[in-house]
Amino acid sequence: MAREASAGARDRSPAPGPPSAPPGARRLAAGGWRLAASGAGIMARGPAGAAAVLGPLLWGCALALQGGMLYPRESPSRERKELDGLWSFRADFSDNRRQGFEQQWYRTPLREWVNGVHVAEHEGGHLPFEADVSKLVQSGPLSSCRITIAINNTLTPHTLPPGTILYQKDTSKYPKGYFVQNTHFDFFNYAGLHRPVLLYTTPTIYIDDITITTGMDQNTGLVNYKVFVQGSEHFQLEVRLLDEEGKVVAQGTGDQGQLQVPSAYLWWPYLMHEHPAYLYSLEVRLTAQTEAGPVSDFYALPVGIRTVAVTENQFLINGKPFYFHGVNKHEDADIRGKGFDWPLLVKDFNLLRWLGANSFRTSHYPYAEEVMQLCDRYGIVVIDESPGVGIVLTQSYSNVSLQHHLEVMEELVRRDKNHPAVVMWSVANEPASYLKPAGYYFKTLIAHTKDLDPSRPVTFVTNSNYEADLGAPYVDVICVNSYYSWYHDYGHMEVIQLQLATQFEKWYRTYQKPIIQSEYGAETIAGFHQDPPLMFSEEYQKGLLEQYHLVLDQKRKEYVVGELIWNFADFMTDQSPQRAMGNKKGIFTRQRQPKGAAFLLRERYWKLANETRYHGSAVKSQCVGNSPFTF
Ligand code: BDP
Repeated sequence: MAREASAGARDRSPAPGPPSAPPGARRLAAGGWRLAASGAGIMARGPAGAAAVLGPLLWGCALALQGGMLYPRESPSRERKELDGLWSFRADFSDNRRQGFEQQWYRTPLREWVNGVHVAEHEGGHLPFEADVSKLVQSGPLSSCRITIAINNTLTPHTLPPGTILYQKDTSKYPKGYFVQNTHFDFFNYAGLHRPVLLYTTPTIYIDDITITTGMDQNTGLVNYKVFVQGSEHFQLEVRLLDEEGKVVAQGTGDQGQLQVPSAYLWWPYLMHEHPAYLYSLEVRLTAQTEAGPVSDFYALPVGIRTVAVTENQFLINGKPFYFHGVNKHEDADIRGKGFDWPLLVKDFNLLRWLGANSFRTSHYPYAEEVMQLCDRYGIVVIDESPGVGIVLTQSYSNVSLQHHLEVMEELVRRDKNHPAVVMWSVANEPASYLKPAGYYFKTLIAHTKDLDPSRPVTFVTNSNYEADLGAPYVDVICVNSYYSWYHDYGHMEVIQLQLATQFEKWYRTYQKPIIQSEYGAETIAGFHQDPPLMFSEEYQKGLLEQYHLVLDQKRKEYVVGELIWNFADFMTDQSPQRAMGNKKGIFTRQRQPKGAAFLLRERYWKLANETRYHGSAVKSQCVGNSPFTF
């Protein structure tokens, strides 16, 4: 049984090649066990295919997805193999390579083959998929196995993100058949496999999914669990919750129930408590009898006990006001592009902690599962965003698009529901939410996400006007992006305070919901200095941020519950006259070196941490030391 992997670009199966098609093939040893192929992060095929699979619009809790998507872990009953290394990729340079577009192959699913047999197809990037390949790889302990994956990152108005293919017909300017991919977002549309492809085993009867929700009753932590089993209806389940010392603090039996943990340690965000990110371990043990003998399966899931709630003007974690002082990120770096990279991840988390950042948004797509695991472990709070970025065309509000978006939210919630770090879902970034169909679209999408997970608030990130935004009535928290004195009033930092304060007041008066400044920033080329500050200089970036901070400091006393800088680091984009080798609004360069603004934000974030932490806790005042690794 298995699972797939990759992420990054949306894919589309360009060439629904024959099963014997060799591109992308990789050899792997297959033993005599039951194997599960896993990969994380492929992106896959076209949206029309999804519509066919889904059928009518999804209402209420009706799930389109079959089965769970537990992260493949080693355990006494499971083995996991990472298929990292060099895959042999093959691009198509043949004369008829445009045939796929002409015949709209992208309207058929992405395909994955094992030993020439088609085993899986998936549409959409950034979220994992898997397939049971047991029967295909059990031919003998020394035999080898070929995995072939066809990936396509072509975007259409119905993919997420959406995009269009523009054919240039003027043969005096372009060669015959010339076309380009247009997108409506500001990051590079990398193709390929961006995350690990994994093989893993399960017993014949196995734990397929676990859903955890947590709560508190006085000092008693409540852990509600539901376990889903595949392979048989006859089995026994034992569940134990262990603390960080490995001591059993609660246990139960059966496929669902509530564990009670007296004097529980809560999962607190980084800098909000002296012991942030406390994780218990939920051990689930399955036993069953089969004709072939006894079968057992074991899976251990990290669990953080915490609550999330939203009031008219506050965001509460464990009942205490939480202020997001964080960043927006991208899965992007020099050399690796979008590829998953452990050293980069560790570096980024060290920088986040150095900065005093307690949160980030996964702008503008779900990040690798390993990123989410580190957030749980370090207490970095996450606004988990879908790849719904650049929904600006009317066609992208069609039922076909909506169906796909609903399914993507199901995949996202299914994958990330058990992460304590995830405190809110974001269904989209900067859609054209003033267009007429946007009201129905976001009402449906947000209601469906809440049905899937009633324990977390839901939002989307807007840059529309407060009067025109047709999706805002349905969100729990207003997340607003603005670029005062950058995309307009160039150079006039003196107008920022007035414009920002007006923005906040209008949104709040209209909706009485907490507000997050979900993006703000300025393009800055590291090493450019200018006094008085000019755009693109480090001084301008710092000056602009300071103007924002003056207003944020007033409004956070009322209803503003967070500020997320755009962006953590410089990142690659399409080429355009507005982009000097990518987007340079990072406070770190693409190589993770600090610009002046990083020091300014560091000072602010540590100050905010000391002011806004939970005062029942004895967090030491660790403010702004000189050490680059003061945590
Ligand atoms: C915002 C977008 C973000 C862009 C940013 C910018 O949400 O993806 O990169 O603008 O222009 O509107 O830098």
